[in-house]
Amino acid sequence: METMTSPAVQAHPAHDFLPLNGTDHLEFYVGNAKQSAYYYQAAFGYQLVAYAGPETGLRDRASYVLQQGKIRLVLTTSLLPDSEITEHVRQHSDGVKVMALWVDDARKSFEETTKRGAKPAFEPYTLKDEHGEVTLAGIYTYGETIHTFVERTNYSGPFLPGFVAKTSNVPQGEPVGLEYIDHCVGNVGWGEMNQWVKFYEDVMGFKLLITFDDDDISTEYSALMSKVVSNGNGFVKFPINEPAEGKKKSQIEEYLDFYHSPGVQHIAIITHDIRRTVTELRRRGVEFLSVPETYYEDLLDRVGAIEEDLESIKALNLLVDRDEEGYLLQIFTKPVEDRPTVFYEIIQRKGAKSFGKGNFKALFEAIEREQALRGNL
Ligand code: TYF
Ligand code: FE
Repeated sequence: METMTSPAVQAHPAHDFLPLNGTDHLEFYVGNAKQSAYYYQAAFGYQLVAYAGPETGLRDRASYVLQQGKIRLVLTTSLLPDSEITEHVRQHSDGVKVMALWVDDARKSFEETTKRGAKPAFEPYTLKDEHGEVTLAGIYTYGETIHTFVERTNYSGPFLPGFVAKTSNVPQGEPVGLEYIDHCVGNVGWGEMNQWVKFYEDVMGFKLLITFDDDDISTEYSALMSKVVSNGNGFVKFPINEPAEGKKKSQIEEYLDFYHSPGVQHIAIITHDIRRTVTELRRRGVEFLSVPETYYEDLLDRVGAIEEDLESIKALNLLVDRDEEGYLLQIFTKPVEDRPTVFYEIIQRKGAKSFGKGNFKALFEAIEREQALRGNL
């Protein structure tokens, strides 16, 4: 059963030992950052804003910084045959290495979390250039993924000291309207969900928000369990999935088989006009999962009246769900890599604060159809 665990989140919790301003950026380690950057610009409408690499004095790596709305993606590749980045790409293929959190005090964030048991990834250090200074510190979360704390109060440059502003002439087209990250979901191993929920509670001061147990979300095959944790102000939400026993292979198991460790499964991005966003993304070749016609037959009986006309929702194959506070529209891309690992969710919230539980069955059946095509069911 789905259970809501916490009351409404407070705007400024009094005892928050890890106040977060939001997500600072996501860093992917990739095989070819130049080409990935082209994909995110051409397909998803991001703009190139900053760069660091050999031309700026780096010998071992190149990083492209892309921005849209409040979202910042960093695509980093290795220039060497043996490096931490190369090894990460060998093991996982392209994947999320860093979920960076924007804080006012990176040293304190590091101290508060490591004293509660966080495994350090790197000690706090400060970078400086003509635009000011940034302090960074890092701790491990699930798998090889890390949280970097980014303190940029006294900095006005394009990304971090050492990066230079850079633009590109990749055709941008109409803006697609991606605004900010709603949640980042992690897949962890069998039986590991609760220990990672406890990590976010004890080490990061997050609260358990929602529990989905396996009868909420088992279709014929794709059994999984999920718990959502949220930080004090509700700006950062991390659902954690683990596989559950089903008739055949869980989608979470498929991910783990190909990622070879726990890691980030999907990134949900807010738009304020999902019909325009998805129309544009489809036009640029982004591929989405689809649900059958029958999903729309009794949709309005399930979710009640919505502002959008049903035909436009159906034409774009959007999913709709309602909770006590309102409704939401959402859609999921196919994996954006050859391995069935990372994918995106595009979500428009019209009051609803939930995660689309009413769509789980249709969504997971859509995922299973793809799993079957890959021979992984
Ligand atoms: O983030 C969520 O909870 C929803 C639903 O493997 C979901 O987006 C949950 C698990 C999953 C795919 C989507
Ligand atoms: Fe989601």
